[in-house]
Amino acid sequence: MEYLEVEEARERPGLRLVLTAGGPGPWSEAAKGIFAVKGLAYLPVRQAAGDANPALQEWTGQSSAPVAIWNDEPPCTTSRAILWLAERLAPTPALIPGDAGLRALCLGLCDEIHGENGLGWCRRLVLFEPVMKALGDAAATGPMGFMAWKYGYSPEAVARAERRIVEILESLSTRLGEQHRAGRRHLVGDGLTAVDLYWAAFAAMLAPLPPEQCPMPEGLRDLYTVRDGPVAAALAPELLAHRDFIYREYLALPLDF
Ligand SMILES: N[C@@H](CCC(=O)N[C@@H](CS)C(=O)NCC(=O)O)C(=O)O
Repeated sequence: MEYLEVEEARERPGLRLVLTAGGPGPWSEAAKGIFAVKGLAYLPVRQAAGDANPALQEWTGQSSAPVAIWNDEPPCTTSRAILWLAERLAPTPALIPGDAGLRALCLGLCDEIHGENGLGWCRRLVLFEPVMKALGDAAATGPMGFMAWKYGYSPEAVARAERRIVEILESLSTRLGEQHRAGRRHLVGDGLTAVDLYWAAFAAMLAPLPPEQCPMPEGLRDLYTVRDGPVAAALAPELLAHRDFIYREYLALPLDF
């Protein structure tokens, strides 16, 4: 993918999307999927994982990705704000249900996947642990230490994280099972919603798509892939089949990052 640098992107009008370059970062992939499904074209802007990203910090008040910027409006620095921006710029297909009950369920499940203390947040903590242990005191000064600080890393948080991941996977499995028994193919309601796209993107942190569909660095693929333990047991084949279904029906492959 061709990325603009922040300095150039700030001068451009329209829709710009700041993304973590070089890998299938789930937060960034989910934002790309939402815009793709809605047919919203955007200018990709580079964010470097683990870096202070000073130009991005100056532009948006923070150094993480994704960030969506529409013309001169305030930058959307949270996944939720990016989703609402996409719904506003392209109301159809609606990715947030109109029905109040389904909307609350959809947004609640979205937060369980991309939010603080959610699936991605907790999986990241677990992935940080071996690296932080290997780095020891040296971790504090480098990009790893910066991200660990930014995303709430501590041995106590890691100890809680695996339990949370299992809980969330089990709740997604239960929901999918109920939907399938009711003759429905999506996680909420009768059609595609944002939670299907978040699950599809965040499943990469547990079982990445094969190399021909997701040409990610082998080291990152190795780190992302869960092989055993309670999380592997909770990662139901139906959930991965659902991820494959969403990519097959709604998203472009191979991934480009
Ligand atoms: N602000 C986003 C979350 C963004 C986030 O966690 N981004 C991470 C993804 S791993 C990131 O930018 N990591 C690279 C970095 O911090 O340099 C939200 O509200 O959902």
